[in-house]
Amino acid sequence: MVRTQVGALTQELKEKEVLIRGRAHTIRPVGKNMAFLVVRKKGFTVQCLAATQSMGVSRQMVKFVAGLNRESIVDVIGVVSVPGNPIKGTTQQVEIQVRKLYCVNKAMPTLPINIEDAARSDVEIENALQAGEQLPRVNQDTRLNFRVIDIRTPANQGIFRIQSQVGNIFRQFLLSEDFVEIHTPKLIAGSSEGGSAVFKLDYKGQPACLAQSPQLHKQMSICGDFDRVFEIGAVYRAEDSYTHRHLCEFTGLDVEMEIEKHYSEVMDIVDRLFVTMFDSLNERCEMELEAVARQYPFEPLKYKPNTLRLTFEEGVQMLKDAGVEVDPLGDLNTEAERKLGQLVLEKYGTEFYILHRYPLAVRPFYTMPCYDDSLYSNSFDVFIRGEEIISGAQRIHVPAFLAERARYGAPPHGGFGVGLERVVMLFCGLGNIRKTSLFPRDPQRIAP
Ligand code: ATP
Ligand code: AMO
Repeated sequence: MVRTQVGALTQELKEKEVLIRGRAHTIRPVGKNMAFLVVRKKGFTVQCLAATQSMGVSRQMVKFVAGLNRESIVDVIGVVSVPGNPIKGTTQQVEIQVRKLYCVNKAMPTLPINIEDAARSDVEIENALQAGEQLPRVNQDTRLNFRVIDIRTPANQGIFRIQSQVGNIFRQFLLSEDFVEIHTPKLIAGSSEGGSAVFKLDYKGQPACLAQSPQLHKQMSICGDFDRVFEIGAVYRAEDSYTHRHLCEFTGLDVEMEIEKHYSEVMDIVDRLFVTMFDSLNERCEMELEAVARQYPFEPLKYKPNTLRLTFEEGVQMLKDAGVEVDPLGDLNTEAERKLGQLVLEKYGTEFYILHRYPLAVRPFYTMPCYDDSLYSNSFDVFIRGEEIISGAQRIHVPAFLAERARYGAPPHGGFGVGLERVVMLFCGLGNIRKTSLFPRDPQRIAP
């Protein structure tokens, strides 16, 4: 007998006895002598047949299979067969003739979410409606309230496997470029980004807060002679409104590095890192991307081997030419960012680009002004499909600019911060960041 995985069941195993473990995905009794059970594991499914005519299976055993509760964990021992006709609705094109079956852990008879309902796309629901049938739709709050079940759907399995790869590729790329991974404190004495979006707390009698970013500590690491550092860690923002792209806790992918001559060196890293990231995701996550697209259809991201860089002024000009009024020395609002995304796609054929030389007034206090025009700054944002995924900049290192912080001697340096959940949301064209956070924290949700 071979112990194997559902996803590894191929026709080469024909007539072999196997043992698989998975969840009872669906159960369909046919009379008293036969029951079909679909077993699911890691998004793969296989049909198992318990029938009294074969394998010495008793009627009692068929009854036991027919009475299993969905989502229970089962061990199935049986022989692999290849049916004459292709099996509909399962990923594996073989069947298992059940010899023995053990229920390892029994799920409740009725669960708050039915996986088949939760896995349905809007198109399926629409088509059913047109055919006069009503299919249940699982709303987002129910999904998030019962997330442990919701994340079992193929699309969610895909999303979080893709997310894992984003972190993995980020780390691999930066390590290969001589960056050192650091871990900075999340309990800090004051706000790291300025502004009011901080969670305050009492730290043994002293006022403290949860880190809004590793900004100051990653800069201190550069001052401590680590030339290039990165961190993957939790970031806390006390956001006070409910949007599709803001969370109160997200995963920050942060980078800080010495600059030799120009802040474009930081944008070079962004460029190579993300082109490598997108290439690798398309290569490594083909199945996962397909699983996501089946439930949430999206077009693959359009990007170029060399990332487009536009100055803020060029962006403003493009918007003006399209009749959009924007303040040339203010920030772009969400609508203007979206519009610019469309214009860039039309003109340059890419949905991934860098906008740099932002007006100084709209950037954080630690940002370096441009040498040639102090109204602008050596800073940039990076966009996917018209939405921000990265902010970055050269930092002030000259004592005359920022006496307190730089007085121990700081090399010229810069860096950037990426929101992991936003990368996955926008790469997969998903409209809500809650879909790409395993257990999202937003202004109204702190559980489960
Ligand atoms: P970052 O904070 O890193 O800059 P962001 O995407 O949150 O990233 P902001 O600079 O905060 O971007 O905001 C950009 C625009 O998004 C704002 O001008 C505003 O129009 C809109 N916006 C930001 N936060 C909110 C919010 N909480 N609710 C509604 N709109 C918001
Ligand atoms: P910023 O505040 O722009 O920059 O954050 C960097 C990136 O983090 C993501 N992000 C968020 N994701 C989910 N929910 C939120 N509330 C949220 N806020 C931000 C975005 C954003 O681009 N210290 C600088 C970075 C740097 O200059 O190195 C910073 O934190 O994807």
